[in-house]
Amino acid sequence: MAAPQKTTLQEFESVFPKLEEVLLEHAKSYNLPEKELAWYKKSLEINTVGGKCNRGMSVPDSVSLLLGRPLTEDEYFKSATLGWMTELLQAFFLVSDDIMDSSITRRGKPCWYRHEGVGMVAINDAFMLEAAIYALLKKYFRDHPRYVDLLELFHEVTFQTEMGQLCDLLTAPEDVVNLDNFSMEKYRFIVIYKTAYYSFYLPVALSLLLLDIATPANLKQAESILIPLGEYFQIQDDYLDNFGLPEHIGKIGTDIMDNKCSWLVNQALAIVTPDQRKILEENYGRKDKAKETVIKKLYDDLKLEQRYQDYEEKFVTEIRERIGQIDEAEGLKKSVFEAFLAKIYKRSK
Ligand code: GPP
Ligand code: MG
Ligand code: MG
Ligand code: MG
Repeated sequence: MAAPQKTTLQEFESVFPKLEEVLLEHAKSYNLPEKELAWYKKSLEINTVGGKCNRGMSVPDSVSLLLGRPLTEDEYFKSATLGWMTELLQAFFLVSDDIMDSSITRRGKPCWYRHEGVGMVAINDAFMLEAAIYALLKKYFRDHPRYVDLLELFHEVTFQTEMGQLCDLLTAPEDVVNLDNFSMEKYRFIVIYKTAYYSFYLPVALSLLLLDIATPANLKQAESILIPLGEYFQIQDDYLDNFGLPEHIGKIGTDIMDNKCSWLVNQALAIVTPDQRKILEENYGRKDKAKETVIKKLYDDLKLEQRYQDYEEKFVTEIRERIGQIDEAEGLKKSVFEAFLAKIYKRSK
């Protein structure tokens, strides 16, 4: 049997125009006027395309690994469509998240809400990106035996992400800085919900459902690996927020000024001296560049970069062991999880 085939960004992106056409036709069927149609088209293109598409591409990749062979044209199209639906979910989240985080850039360009003439219309654009998921789901999967499961999965994962985002936001009030609100326990809840479910669990659960081989047992087993992987991914995101190069990661870090319950501040809190804690208390979470610089210097003094690298090595060793213990008799393949790990191990963007 021919080996499974890994999709390329180019191949994956080549599916998008067809889906875009379907979405525009859908809006046209309601007589959406020309100007608004053009706006929707632009929002779809700018917010959905242009990222790494790791989440989206992992659907065709996982389906191919689960089948143990390259995909037929129809299988590729269906799995890439589910992949693009995860990218639409991500687009919906990112457009909203950038407003909530007062972010400046995304994927190397201004955040959508900061584009000329967009502003708070971006909130409605985010809703329309979410609605696009369900238009595509209905168009292509209405007759699939697991249609209701697919529908419920998108709804549940959306709710999980929103709970994570709520916790992220309430733990980071703009006006009061109280470092006692932070803890690794709180941190874990935030990242598991705001990131791990939609970024890691969702693509694999979609793949299992598409092939109609999802069972409560294999979904649980997948979850037990994918949620820790998602946690690791968000720890990388927090690390890169401070230590990554904006030109390279395509966004400017805002976690320190935004008072975020980030992995870095939690690590700092665990090892600071009383004097250093005072520095944290007086400078963290303020909309002030000079204070942000003080915190960045403290992170360097605390050697957080090294601490992150130590965490990464330890985590990867442990997760490799857990992947090795997966019972493939339940319909899963270790290679699905190894592929996720390989994509993010030591990532720098
Ligand atoms: C990433 O957090 C989490 C999300 C993008 C989920 C947002 C969820 C909503 C319901 C809107 P982040 O703020 O650290 O991401 P980034 O660093 O990319 O801004
Ligand atoms: Mg955020
Ligand atoms: Mg953000
Ligand atoms: Mg971040």
